[in-house]
Amino acid sequence: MNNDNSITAYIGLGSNLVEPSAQIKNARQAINDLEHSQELAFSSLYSSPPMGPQDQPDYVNAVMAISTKLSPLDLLHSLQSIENEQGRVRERRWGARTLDLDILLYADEQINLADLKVPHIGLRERAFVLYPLQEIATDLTIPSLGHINDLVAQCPLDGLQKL
Ligand code: ROI
Repeated sequence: MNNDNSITAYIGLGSNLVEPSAQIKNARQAINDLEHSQELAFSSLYSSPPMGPQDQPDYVNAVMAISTKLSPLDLLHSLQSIENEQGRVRERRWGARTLDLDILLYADEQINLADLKVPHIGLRERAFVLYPLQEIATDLTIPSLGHINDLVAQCPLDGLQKL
């Protein structure tokens, strides 16, 4: 447990444009540079075929655990700034992107705001989130979804590969 008023949050990172592995590496650094936040763990990098439209490059994905004192919305806005700084252009829905940063979990909170749903919607179906998450959080129980091992057991790899 954290011994101050910081909480543990998990962030999903994804990129499939403009040197995806470098995008992920830069985002990791930028997240570490956020005030009141620091890295606790970082998964391996994984490659995965696109979920959604298939006429786009494969993705590089990873999951990061941080300790943070930022509120959920402050964290969301900080992550959006990093996406924008790394040149993210919002194209079509579910299209290619230089950088996608999603709050997967925020402590054990369930958040249902217009701009922020936590646990992240689609967690259960996304091998590129569940497998890296399990790698760094082997005994995690996710609010309303259950134990990470059970979620992984029910989620096919869908072409996910450790890089
Ligand atoms: N597909 C994969 N494999 N990885 C992603 O990070 C990812 N992100 C998305 C959509 C377009 C849903 N597909 C993805 O936002």
